[in-house]
Amino acid sequence: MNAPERFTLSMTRFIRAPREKVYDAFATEAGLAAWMGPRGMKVRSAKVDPRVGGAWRVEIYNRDGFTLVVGGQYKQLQRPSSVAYTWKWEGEQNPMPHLETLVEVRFTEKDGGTELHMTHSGFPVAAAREGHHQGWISTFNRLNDYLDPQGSAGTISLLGDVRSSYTRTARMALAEKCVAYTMQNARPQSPDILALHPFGRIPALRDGEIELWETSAIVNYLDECFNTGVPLRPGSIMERTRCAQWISAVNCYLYDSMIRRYLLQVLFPSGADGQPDRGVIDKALAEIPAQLDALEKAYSRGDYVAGSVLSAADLFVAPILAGLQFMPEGGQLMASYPNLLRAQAVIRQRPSFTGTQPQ
Ligand SMILES: N[C@@H](CCC(=O)N[C@@H](CS)C(=O)NCC(=O)O)C(=O)O
Repeated sequence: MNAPERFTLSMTRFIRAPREKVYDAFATEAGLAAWMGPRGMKVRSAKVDPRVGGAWRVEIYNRDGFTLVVGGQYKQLQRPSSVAYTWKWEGEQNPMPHLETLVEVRFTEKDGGTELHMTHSGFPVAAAREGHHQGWISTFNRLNDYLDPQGSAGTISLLGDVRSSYTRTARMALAEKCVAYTMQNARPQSPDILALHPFGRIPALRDGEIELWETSAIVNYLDECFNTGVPLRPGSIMERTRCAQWISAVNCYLYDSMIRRYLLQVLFPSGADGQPDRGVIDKALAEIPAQLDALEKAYSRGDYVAGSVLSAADLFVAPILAGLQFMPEGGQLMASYPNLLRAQAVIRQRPSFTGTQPQ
């Protein structure tokens, strides 16, 4: 009888750190505790016995209490050039029951850093290999955050224009979550953006090999992946629902009237002779009072649009209201909404707002 087919995953990753440090991240308890598990998971315990035949075991968990345990035996340890170990999931939530796979990692000096080449072999089905591939991509992002002198700014880049309101929402989320990142200037429809975003809009986010577009997806990703800073998803069902409602309102109505058809029509006119198209502006201005009425009603309950605490929705609303207030007629419209002005004064105190003010 033929042996059953097995599937192998191969990955290569460049890390800006010396080989010894990268090797130690795989073969010491402090090292494994710093990065094992995809983004959004933390290590509860890491045990290693770094000799051939010695055991390793790591327990990881996420903020909902979901726990995974993985361990195995070292097969080879050659500091700083290679390490190999078996990999077996334990426990009730085991993604691959009774199956032992093999991880082999080589570390090569390259361009002042280390090229890591990993093979993870022995998967019984391609879907198991693919599931582990997604896990390793995110886990290697955390390894990179840990070892790269720039931290997560060596892994995470935000592509956009600091003057754009949606880019500002994403930057405010990065600031609220205390996530270091690299800002890469990119205009809508530019080749850099089109390489990431199928419709050429800004912003887009790169986290290692992970590419994301749509601001609400980016904000959600940051909130799920990082336990640092402020939670952007409210705890109560009602506040979570209001948060989703206001993000949708910004995407479907408020951005369109306040920014696209008003502010941008004034700043980048599309009318005859390069003049603003007054018909477009007047129609947008006529829609804005009903939108401000709805916000005023929401802020009559407190300083945050979805409820009693800051949520992702506030990061969508604040940049467009700042844009509206910057315009003479927009500022005049806003002046008759006292609750809205009070709430804006509160969010405008936050470092995430002051630190992302376009020049
Ligand atoms: N639904 C998108 C909208 C993004 C968006 O429209 N961004 C504006 C800049 S604030 C843009 O790229 N505009 C250029 C265009 O419309 O081509 C998101 O949530 O990210």
